[in-house]
Amino acid sequence: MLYPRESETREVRSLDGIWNFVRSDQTNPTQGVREEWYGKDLSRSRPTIPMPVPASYNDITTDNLRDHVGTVWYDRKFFAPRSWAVDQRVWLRFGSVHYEAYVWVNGQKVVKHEIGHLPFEAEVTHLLNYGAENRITVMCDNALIQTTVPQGRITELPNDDGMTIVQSYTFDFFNYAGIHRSVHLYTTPKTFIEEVVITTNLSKDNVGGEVIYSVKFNGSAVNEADNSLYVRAQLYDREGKLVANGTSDEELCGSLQVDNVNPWWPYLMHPEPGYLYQLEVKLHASNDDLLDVYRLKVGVRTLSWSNATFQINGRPVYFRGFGRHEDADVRGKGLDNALMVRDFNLLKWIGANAYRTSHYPYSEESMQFADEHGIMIVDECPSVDAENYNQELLGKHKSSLEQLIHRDRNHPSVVMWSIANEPRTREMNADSYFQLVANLTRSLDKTRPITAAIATPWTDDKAGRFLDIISFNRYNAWYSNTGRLDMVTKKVVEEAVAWNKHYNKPVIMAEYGADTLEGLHLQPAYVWSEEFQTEVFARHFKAFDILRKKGWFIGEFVWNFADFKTAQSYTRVGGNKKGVFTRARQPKASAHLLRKRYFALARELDDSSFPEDLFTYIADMGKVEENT
Ligand code: GCB
Repeated sequence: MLYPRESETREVRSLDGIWNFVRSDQTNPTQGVREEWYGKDLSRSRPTIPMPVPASYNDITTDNLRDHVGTVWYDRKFFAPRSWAVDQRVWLRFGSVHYEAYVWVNGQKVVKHEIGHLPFEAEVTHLLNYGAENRITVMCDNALIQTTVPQGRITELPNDDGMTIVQSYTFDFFNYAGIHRSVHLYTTPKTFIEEVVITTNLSKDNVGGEVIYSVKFNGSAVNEADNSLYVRAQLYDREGKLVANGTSDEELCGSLQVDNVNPWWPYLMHPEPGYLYQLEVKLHASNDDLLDVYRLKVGVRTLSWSNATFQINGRPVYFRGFGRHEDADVRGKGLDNALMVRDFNLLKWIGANAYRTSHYPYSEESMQFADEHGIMIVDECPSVDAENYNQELLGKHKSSLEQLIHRDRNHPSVVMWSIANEPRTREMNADSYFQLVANLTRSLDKTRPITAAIATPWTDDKAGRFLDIISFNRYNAWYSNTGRLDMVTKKVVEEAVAWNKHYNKPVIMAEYGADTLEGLHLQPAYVWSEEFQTEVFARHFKAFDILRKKGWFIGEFVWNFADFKTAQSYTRVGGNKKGVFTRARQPKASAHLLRKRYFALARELDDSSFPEDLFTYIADMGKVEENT
């Protein structure tokens, strides 16, 4: 599914803004469907409140909407211009709705989609009133059960007024819901480019590049068997200069050779990271008529991995990054460009070169941004804390990966697929389950390695053998041996060595950290203080440096980039506070330490230089060093 982009043959129209909103009665979640609320304006069925799109609905009001379980309704009106009635097709596309969405246009059912954080779309050409007003209605259901991805449980419990419905889940982030990402209407010609798949190669010396493309079209005007359609592909560099062009074969596939290529490099691995070309794809009819034009950014790079290393463009990579969340005050998981740009500024400020999209796919806009800035992404599907394996769950888990790979396979920033976070891999069926999930992932994309973030001890784990890279999560001095800073370094080294010995694969520490209340200072270090987080990090750094020398330890990811909201619990003060940045994206003391480490690693491993403000002036260190 291509990201909606304007071109000389396509128009894109945003439906973001303030929509009308109704929450269903929790005890009667299907009432709206039975009473056909989608058949007229919502306000004629129930009093509505204004609701911003995109945003989670949970933190917008001042009442208990936050903890609502079940269905909610949205609607809004829009105009379809008269010009769209002629020789066009119109598509309605949602960047994501969490968790399940049902969509109607002018009272007609258009599409149903399950699993949040992933886009979906449907053709609405025949449902629109052109040159007139139209209505779009969305019902969204946030209920998580044992066969959803991620899993949850719904129980009925007694409360002061009788009985109430309660949603629970084991994962550690708030189950924000609603229309989380942008809603677009876009037009295509009758016969149009439906898919573009890109892979790239580099010559050994990184001088010659190759962009291999494969295009699929969709069209009623031309039938699939008409193999006289063809594609003209043109590649432009950053300055807009044409550097390669060609015509496809009958299958609409082809390749472009790029001399003196600028490879896509991660941030700090090269003076010009995130180099992107623009690929212009033009679909032509056999009589040379131009049918459709679609442009996308392309980074030329190669990935390779072995049982000890992970390489980009033939150079070993050491990941220094974060686990993150899409999470913010008020808007929850709603797309927010200001926050996204701020986060990337912070990632670059701190010298990170990677993050994991823990624990679900992030916005398409952020993936594009990562491409531009050379930030590598471990792209995770929405499976978190998977347990009680069953066929239905497996089907949806596989579907989530299929949709994710489909969405993200053209991004140079995506360097690895994460097929799960902390699945219960000691459970009986975990091995056959993960074998099937890993096999599917590999069959969909052979160009990237597969990992999963595992917390089950290596002695009990049944999934690691199906992965290419082992990622493990562990909270020494926090969940185990709380407060014991003297019990970190050795344990981290021992565990990483054990994973490597057991599976003979590269190892990443995908999570470590400590909850930290901003502004709490306690010396000597004590849990929850800024001093403690800083010390926990330093003890891990020591372990990582011992491990790096072994040759197969390829990365460190702090948990977490920023503080984030969770379900209510006595272990959480307003949420999870393991952020290096606060929820308002300001640094804690540990951020300054981490910055020094990440830039020191970049200098040692990637030959990059220090930012001028990395070290604050203390004394004439030259003289101090001379005298010691
Ligand atoms: C984990 C989970 C992450 C949690 C974190 C914590 O292992 O993967 O989702 O937020 O621990 O802080 O408890």
